[in-house]
Amino acid sequence: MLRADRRTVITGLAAVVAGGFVRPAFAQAPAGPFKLDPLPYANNKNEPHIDAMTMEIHHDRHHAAFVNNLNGVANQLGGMANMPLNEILAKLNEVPEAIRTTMRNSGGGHANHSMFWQIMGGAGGEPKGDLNAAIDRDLGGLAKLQEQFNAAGGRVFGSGWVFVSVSKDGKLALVSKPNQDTPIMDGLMALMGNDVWEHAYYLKYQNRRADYLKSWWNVVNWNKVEERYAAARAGTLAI
Ligand code: MN3
Repeated sequence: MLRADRRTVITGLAAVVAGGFVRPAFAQAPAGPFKLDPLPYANNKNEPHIDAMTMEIHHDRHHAAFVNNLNGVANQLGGMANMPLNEILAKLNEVPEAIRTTMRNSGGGHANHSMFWQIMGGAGGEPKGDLNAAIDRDLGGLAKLQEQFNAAGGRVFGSGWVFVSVSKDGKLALVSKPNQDTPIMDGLMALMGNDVWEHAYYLKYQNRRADYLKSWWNVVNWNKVEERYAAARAGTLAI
């Protein structure tokens, strides 16, 4: 999904041109291997907890900018050009120095947001099966996870994320990161996470980040998180 796919980008641009309009996200988009997938649901799917305009701006402009930035430096990746994004992020110190910061910020941003859209659009509630058992075992149960996750999100100074990371052997941990850093940079995977940059919530919540963090659980798609947990354990979770 996040591998080189020039044809899709070119086809997408042609469709936009043929349609007689140019969306801002595509206006200055350099052609390149990184691709912005559409949101997997309508912009208003997470209402009333996350408003449609926030979803639209967040995906079509913020996430699109990361993809555009990546495509702007993709031709400088050298020997890493054909590597999947998660492998590049796990080996940031091997990225050519001139583009390392861009790969960290925009590559991390692309990975984080690609995960973020997937694990929302649901109806909250509780996880089931193996994931539920792992949350009980490693994080003290769902109620404690939510309390500690929200507290960690509140403590992020400035911009960043709070995640549940998962290791190859299925162990879960709560971790917060600044900016667009991700547990992938530590050799782990990001099972799920919430974006606590102000752009993720400011239109509806303004300075009330705690309210956003609490409300966000109502749109978590636990079926997706369960799928991601199974993929992590099978060694197939990329982003
Ligand atoms: Mn964001």
